[in-house]
Amino acid sequence: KTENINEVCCINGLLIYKTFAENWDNIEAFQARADDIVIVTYPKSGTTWISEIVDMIYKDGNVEKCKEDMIFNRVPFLECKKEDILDGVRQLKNMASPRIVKTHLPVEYLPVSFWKEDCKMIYLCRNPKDVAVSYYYFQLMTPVHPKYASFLEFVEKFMDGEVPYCSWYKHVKSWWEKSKSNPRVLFLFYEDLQEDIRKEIIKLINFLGKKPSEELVEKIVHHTSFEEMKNNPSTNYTALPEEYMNHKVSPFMRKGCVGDWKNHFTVALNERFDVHYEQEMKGSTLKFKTTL
Ligand code: PPS
Repeated sequence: KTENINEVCCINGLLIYKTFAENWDNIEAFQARADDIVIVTYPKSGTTWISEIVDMIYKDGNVEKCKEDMIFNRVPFLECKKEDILDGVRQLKNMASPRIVKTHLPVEYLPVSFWKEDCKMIYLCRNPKDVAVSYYYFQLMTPVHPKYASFLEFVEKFMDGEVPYCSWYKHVKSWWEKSKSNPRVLFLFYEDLQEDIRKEIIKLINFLGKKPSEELVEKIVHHTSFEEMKNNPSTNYTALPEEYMNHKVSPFMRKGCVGDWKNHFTVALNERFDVHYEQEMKGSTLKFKTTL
């Protein structure tokens, strides 16, 4: 229904959903607290996965405590505003410390108070080809979001940065640079989590200033596996109304793997994407294996 479409609009040069843009003053003025931990990603990079891991660390591996509430309440999405159900700024204001904050904002759009308070941040990056596939299905399953005629059309827009949150390339490059100059920004890769989850969990525990015990790590590994999270109503987003997410069209927890792009990219598209990728990432020290 046209009236339900949460169109994408531009606020200060950032393409973002209309209801988020309308809330921009509140987002900009957001008051960070020194012990906030910020999870930053370009959409569809594994935000929910890393959020659950961090919440498990904060809750000392207490699965029952994590299951008490939905991931979108335990880790509010800062700039999100969809009626009263999802209202990141309000949810965070009412939350006790320490808070875990989710955001997809490019580095230059993050509310300044996070820098003033010197908050710790975790950036998670994923192969842009898998991000594009995941993002395409996400747009299909969220009835209020804009629709694209085909996967090809979506990828074209993705490459041009004409999708919500703009260019993947600029997003990752600028957060990568930030992480090089600011030790309070930890830069991680989705593919590394897939390859050696224990190693990445221990990295996260240390970064958060806690002690990694074998028991804690094993509990987190089990509880945050794709299968567990797919079947867990507090992490799989099935608790949201169907008007927000229609899991019959495509589940939020879709495949959770590395390399699904190979099932969606034609040889020609892949070649074009690779050339474009090299152009966009030229000069950056961020090296990424997009062939994975
Ligand atoms: S969002 O809407 O931007 O917050 O989405 P986000 O959570 O960043 O990304 C969703 C994709 O992450 C996958 N996912 C996981 N992969 C592996 N293990 C675990 N535990 C996990 N949890 C979520 C999810 O399946 C989406 O990827 P695709 O490729 O679509 O399956």
